[in-house]
Amino acid sequence: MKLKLLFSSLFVSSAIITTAQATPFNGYIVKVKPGSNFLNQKSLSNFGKTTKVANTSFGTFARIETNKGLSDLAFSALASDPGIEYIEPNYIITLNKIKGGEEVPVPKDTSFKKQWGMKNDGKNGSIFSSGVAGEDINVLRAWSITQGSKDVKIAVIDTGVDYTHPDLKDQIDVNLSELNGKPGVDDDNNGFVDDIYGYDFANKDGDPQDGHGHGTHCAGVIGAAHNDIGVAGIMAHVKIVPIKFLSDKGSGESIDAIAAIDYGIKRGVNIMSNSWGGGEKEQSLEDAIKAAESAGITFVAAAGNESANNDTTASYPANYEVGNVISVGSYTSTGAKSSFSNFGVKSVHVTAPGSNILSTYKNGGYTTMSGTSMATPHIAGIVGLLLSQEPNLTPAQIRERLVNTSVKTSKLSTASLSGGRVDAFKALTNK
Ligand SMILES: [Ca+2]
Ligand SMILES: [Ca+2]
Ligand SMILES: [Ca+2]
Repeated sequence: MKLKLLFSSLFVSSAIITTAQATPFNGYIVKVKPGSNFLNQKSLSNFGKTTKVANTSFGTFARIETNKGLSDLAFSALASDPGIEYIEPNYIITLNKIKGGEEVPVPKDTSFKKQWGMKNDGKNGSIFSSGVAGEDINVLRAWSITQGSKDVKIAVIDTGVDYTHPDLKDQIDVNLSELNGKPGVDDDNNGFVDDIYGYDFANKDGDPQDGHGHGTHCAGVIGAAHNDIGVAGIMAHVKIVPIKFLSDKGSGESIDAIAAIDYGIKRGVNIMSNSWGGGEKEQSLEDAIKAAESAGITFVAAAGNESANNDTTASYPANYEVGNVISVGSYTSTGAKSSFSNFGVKSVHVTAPGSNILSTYKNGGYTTMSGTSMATPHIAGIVGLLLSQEPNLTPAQIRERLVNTSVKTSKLSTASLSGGRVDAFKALTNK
């Protein structure tokens, strides 16, 4: 019925023809009136060649092939020929593919070619170390589905973030009440004075600037802007909330980690990226992570860098058995477990690129770093893409999705529960 309706309109409206031509087609189909000699008319060759005929129980159809599409005039002339019932475009029919699915073009960011974790062509290794093509998070295909959303907020709980970095400044969640408020005053009454970008629990002030570089590196993996400079983050569109509790020397205390998690809950983040660890099991930290779970927040945590089996030697916070925790191990550009990475087929959930990762750094810079610290924001970014597409997923569903859709590889079979590497495209398409 739809095709017929379109056909009817073709008689009277060239605008509809334009619409029809937007869908690829190859010549035209005519339905020949029974007993007509339409197909044998010499004048038909003025329009095109009759190249295929289908004699069916419900009539005779022919394809008329034309070099270009018919002009409106020629189309009308054919349409009014007494020998035919109707004429319409012969559409090209294709398989029903998943929306997207092709790799998008490589972004223009000048150093993207060095980001092997995003697109490992086996030659990024000429810059760092040897690589194996395809051992990456498959983000170029994922980007054909989504490149993120400003509705997704990710807390980077770390040494702070260089929120003035040219590749990050537009990716930071800004607290407008404080931006437009009075210095020294808690304008939005959230208990924190001048927390425009985030908060610094190491120094108890509203400035989460990163004097170390580690937090800025993690933030860039998640969401460095897609532009013509530096690197590209996993999410082109995201709001990063810098929450500092580790000092510029890179250490901090549990009491401040708890406060940092609480602050992230208050800022309404969806994901927390935690590239830190140490210490024994603490009820207080577990309570904080459970509070984040109750708020629907996915808590991504680095598995640790002791080359240890987390199934037998617990590493915290990655080993807290709370449903929103995703413990992340690291692999190299060859697809093998990074030598430093902790592992565990029960307690480490997934793996991501973590060796020789290029990202943003303090003072507007860029540098290469290695660690499960670097693998963790890869997962935080992929979870961000997933929530951009499916905002109602629970943290437990997200973790299950990443584990179940990971690409299993022999090199990573004993590294984590997933037995392989997380694939952003497969996570998004649940394949
Ligand atoms: Ca405030
Ligand atoms: Ca203020
Ligand atoms: Ca960039």
